[in-house]
Amino acid sequence: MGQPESAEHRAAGESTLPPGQRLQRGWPVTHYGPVPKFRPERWEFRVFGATADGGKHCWSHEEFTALPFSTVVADLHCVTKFSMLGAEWGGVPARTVLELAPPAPGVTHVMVWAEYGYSANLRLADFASEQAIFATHKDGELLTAEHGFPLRLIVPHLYAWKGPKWVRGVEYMTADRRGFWEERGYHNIGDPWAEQRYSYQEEPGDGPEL
Ligand SMILES: Nc1nc2c(c(=O)[nH]1)N[C@H]1C(S)=C(S)[C@@H](COP(=O)(O)O)O[C@H]1N2
Ligand SMILES: [Mo]
Repeated sequence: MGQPESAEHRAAGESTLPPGQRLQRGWPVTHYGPVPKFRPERWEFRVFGATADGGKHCWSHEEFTALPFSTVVADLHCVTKFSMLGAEWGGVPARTVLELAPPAPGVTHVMVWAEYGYSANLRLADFASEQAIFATHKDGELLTAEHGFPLRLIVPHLYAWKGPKWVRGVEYMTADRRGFWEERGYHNIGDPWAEQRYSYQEEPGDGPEL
């Protein structure tokens, strides 16, 4: 599947398409269910579950958007086979959240939660990757409501369903559990370079039993 080559390209910061993907012009909107209405006074970002101090960590919208801002140039690969290359995502790195609200030593996975109960599970190492970012901006502009305003997660090295739009929090977990699409036939890990699209492709150890 040409993985060594694509790894090299990625190391050089160049965009290539993962196997089976095609380039998309523009930026389509893809999600399940309605677009939630943003109510700043009711919005909070919550880190809970197996935190190091056993407590919850909450940020209001004002507090969260005041956290140190950085940018990441990265691609977006939808499992339905379109890819968008080279977007600049601006926001708060997932690593910053891990630093400010550290997980307990036994944490192996996280569940990222969004409005209406959408969720995606990630291995802690995937969530902690340098490129994973809670984005408020794309290419210097605030996200639109359809694309996840006020906050969405981008994990560039995994299929885009692993990046919830309208994200509201993170649960630290000491064992893996399937998220919304992972329970509905999509691969538990979702590496586009290995074309891990569907759960029937999972190898033993890739995820909890279905
Ligand atoms: N909350 C939520 N986030 C979601 C989804 C969803 O259904 N609900 N769909 C995912 C999928 S499958 C993709 S491809 C991307 C699409 O992001 P875009 O609409 O900004 O292109 O959002 C992801 N995040
Ligand atoms: Mo997708």
